[in-house]
Amino acid sequence: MRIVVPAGGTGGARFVRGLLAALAEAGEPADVTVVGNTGDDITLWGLRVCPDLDTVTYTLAGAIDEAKGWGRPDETFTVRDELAGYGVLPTWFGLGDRDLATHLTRTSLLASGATLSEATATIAARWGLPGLGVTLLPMSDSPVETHVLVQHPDDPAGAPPRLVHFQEYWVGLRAAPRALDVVAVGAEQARPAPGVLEAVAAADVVLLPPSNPVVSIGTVLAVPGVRAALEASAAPVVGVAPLVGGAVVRGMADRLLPALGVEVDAGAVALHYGASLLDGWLVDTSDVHAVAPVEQAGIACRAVPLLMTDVPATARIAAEALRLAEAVR
Ligand code: GDP
Ligand code: FO1
Ligand code: CA
Repeated sequence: MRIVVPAGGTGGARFVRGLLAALAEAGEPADVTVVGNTGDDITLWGLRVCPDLDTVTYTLAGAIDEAKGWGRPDETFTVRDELAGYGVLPTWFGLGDRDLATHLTRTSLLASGATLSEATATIAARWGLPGLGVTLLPMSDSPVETHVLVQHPDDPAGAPPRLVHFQEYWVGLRAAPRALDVVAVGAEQARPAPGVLEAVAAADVVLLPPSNPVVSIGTVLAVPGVRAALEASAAPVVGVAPLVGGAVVRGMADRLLPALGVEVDAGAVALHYGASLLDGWLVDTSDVHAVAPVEQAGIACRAVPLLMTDVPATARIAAEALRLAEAVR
């Protein structure tokens, strides 16, 4: 079964790890193409950093810092501290010493003419993703960077709102200022990376993991042609709500949904994706109120436990998503 998963970082990566466990349990070979969000990408100190691609890679390889959900375990920050000694900005973003090797590898590959797809494949191969049955593709080889419109706290009173890079908003400002708009800069000119549209066209199932609907899946869908390909695909598209009990499980998606006028609610996220995209939707048992409105919109909906507390619990969520996909096929 060929499965395509458009994904962000932590939520997407953990879901795919559970999906691989569910497939192994069912005795099914894994053939999973992850289309990773690159809207969080940033160039810092000359290095190209791709947080969501790296989070997927490290998580599937068992090389992620589980508590933080990003970066390597047992990390040291000697280089960051030395940079701070030079007063090199920004000080709010930390690249760990082990993690730095990934950014140096990617940056040198890109500098020697490789595409982001090629660099991603090289990094994924080192971490054994092909052996797990996973192909990791960036959503696009062209740079697309998410920016957030905020009233910046450093600006004088009365200054107009301005766009800041997603990482400055998320990490630097801890998503404290109200997000007035979210813009995927470069998306209009971007093309899907090689293999993305082909994987969607050949898919038996598309699963939307519980990734951030605005800055993870929303950004993948903003690459021209991707949403249309998913809508046109004969494969059922089934999503997993990233909200449980009307709140985020981790992260700050609740700060971004209002910028798009979307209520912080599992059912509202399904309606935001829409019935043209979704065939099925899973909500948590605490959000059973959302089932009726989602079904009324023409999207099959089930309420099952959606907390990815460990790999077996996540495998059960993935198995439910595959079951719903079969039911709506
Ligand atoms: P990021 O790129 O690291 O922010 O990760 P993603 O965009 O892939 O996923 C972030 C989303 O995952 C957040 O909106 C969380 O609410 C959601 N999430 C995290 N853990 C869980 C969980 O256990 N269950 C569900 N349903 N959603 C989760
Ligand atoms: N998140 C933070 O909150 N602080 C950091 O210093 C930080 C560094 C970092 C370095 C590499 C990487 O792959 C991810 C990193 N993240 C950090 C997470 C990153 O900001 C993610 O994009 C967000 O968590 C949302 O996906
Ligand atoms: Ca992300």
